[in-house]
Amino acid sequence: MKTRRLSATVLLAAWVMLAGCSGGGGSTAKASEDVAVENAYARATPPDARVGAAFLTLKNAGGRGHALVAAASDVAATVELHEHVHKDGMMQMRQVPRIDIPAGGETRLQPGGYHIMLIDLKHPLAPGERASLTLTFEDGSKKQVVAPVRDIGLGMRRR
Ligand SMILES: [Cu+2]
Repeated sequence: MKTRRLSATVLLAAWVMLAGCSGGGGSTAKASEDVAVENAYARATPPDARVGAAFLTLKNAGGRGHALVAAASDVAATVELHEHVHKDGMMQMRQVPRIDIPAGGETRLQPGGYHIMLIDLKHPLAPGERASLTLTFEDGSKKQVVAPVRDIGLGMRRR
């Protein structure tokens, strides 16, 4: 009886120490706690589209750098992290293994730059719909985001 009570006290002390560490904004905070997601949206697609793109801003309030390494969505079978690059006067896009978010800084995913590529859409994305995104960071922590679908034009206007 006495030893049981002692171990409970030790456990409580350990829990208090752990809570103190993670709440202090120190170097042990998870990316999902440090990184805030703002202005998430997915681009509306034509009715026959098989691919789409999502954009957002990642703000890192923490004291160390984080990185987005993967994403998933309920509207696409495959999701990749991409960037646009200019090559030989042409705009091309390519998959990237990670998108860094500097400590105390922000990284924008926006048209013409980094984006979340939605491949094999389960259905076309119409304005007013919502796409759910699950972001996975380098440390394994995850964050769920809802991205409203917006018609942002760019050659997709219809009469
Ligand atoms: Cu792309």
